[in-house]
Amino acid sequence: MVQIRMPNAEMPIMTDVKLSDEVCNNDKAYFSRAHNRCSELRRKISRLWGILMPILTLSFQLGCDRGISSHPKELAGSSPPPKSELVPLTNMVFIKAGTFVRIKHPVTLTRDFWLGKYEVTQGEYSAVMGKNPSHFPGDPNRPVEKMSWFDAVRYCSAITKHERDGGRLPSGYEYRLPSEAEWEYACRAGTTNLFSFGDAATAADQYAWTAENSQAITHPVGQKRPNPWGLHDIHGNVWEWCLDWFEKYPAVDVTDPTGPATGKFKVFRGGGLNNDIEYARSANRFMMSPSNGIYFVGFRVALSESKRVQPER
Ligand SMILES: [Ca+2]
Repeated sequence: MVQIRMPNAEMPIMTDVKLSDEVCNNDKAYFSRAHNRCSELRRKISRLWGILMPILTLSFQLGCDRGISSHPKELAGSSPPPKSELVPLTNMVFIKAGTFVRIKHPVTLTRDFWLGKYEVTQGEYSAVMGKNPSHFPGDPNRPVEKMSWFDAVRYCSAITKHERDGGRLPSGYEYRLPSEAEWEYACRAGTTNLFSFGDAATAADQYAWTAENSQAITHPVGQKRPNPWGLHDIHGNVWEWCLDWFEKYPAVDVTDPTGPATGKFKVFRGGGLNNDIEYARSANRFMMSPSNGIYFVGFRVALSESKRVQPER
């Protein structure tokens, strides 16, 4: 005889039990009554669930609502993130906004900025980028060279991130290459001569490493006298990448110029170790593909607010 176990609280309700031919008639009747009671129990449970479900759902929603409403209280009690204070890198020279004349037309810069006192050195570059592409190694205080314009921009971006993460660079400020106008304005330092040290090339040996005195190598930064605003090697040693694409200057007065939107060559300025002093004139400019790196071109870093100041009308 097959023993039929009745459904109970410890056993799932089986609705597909099939009786074998060995089951006697009494067993069948007993099972039939039990099955009917079981069906009735299921209907009661179903009705009870229908009543309880809306109540449970409403309670859950109220609980969630209370959770959301209490969240702002938790935020209000927490400490706000610390604000960054602007702390420029060491050896950055503050440059006050102003105007200089470029081929008879005033160029006005409406925002203050900082510019590196020295060309970026091989030691500085290696510490940030993990490599030194320079043609003249051997002294970490020599200017880095032979990196492309893109590499110089990557260095500036890395410095920006590092300083921002360190809480020394507020949002809205960035390290970058100087615009060509910023570079010349800082190089001239209020002068209108051929060089920031005057018109006499005979004085150049005190201020610049050029073909006349460099012995065709770069030299550690800062060995020569600075220009009137404290910038060393702004003439000579290595040429310096600027932000702008090259094009002929517009024959108009300009404000905060940044060059054309696109181009083929990027500008570099200031003369270098392998060119005569006349190439190191404040007004002189040169250009090269931004993907090229060459042993006489380096860069220095600028710092300013990243948003351009709109000139007053
Ligand atoms: Ca230079």
